[in-house]
Amino acid sequence: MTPFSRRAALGLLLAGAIAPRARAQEISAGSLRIAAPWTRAAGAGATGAGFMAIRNTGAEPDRLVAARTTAARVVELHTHIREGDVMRMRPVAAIELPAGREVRLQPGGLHLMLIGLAAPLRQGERVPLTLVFERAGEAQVELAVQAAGARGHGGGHGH
Ligand SMILES: [Cu+2]
Repeated sequence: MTPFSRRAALGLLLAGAIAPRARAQEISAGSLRIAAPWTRAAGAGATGAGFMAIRNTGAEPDRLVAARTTAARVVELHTHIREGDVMRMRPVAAIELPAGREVRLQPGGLHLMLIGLAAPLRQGERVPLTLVFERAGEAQVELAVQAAGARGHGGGHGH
């Protein structure tokens, strides 16, 4: 191999190494891994819900303390509680993310509540959303809009 072709070959090798990779399904924020964020189709002015799985791969606990999106007037953190035979939603100040654990935001459980939608959420669209964590800081995700009655992969039970 001539010096020139060797250099050219090395150049190709380096180019391959730094080529952009396909965008990962999972979003990282510090030691947090956020997977499969989604929401349901909903009308303007209505209320939407946000779901995802958040895995804390670190040694320290973290907390989801807030979320915001231009798509809604306000985003609340909600859980479900049982009152007699009825499941009701209740705002919580934070969602705990214990070290080494995965927490699922899913129908019938913890979720984000998108209150006062600025525009309809249409199936197939993506809704940009900012998550604010106590330790890991902020993370940008996109909620994939599924059908209005979608239950997600985890099943779960209704309100
Ligand atoms: Cu709710």
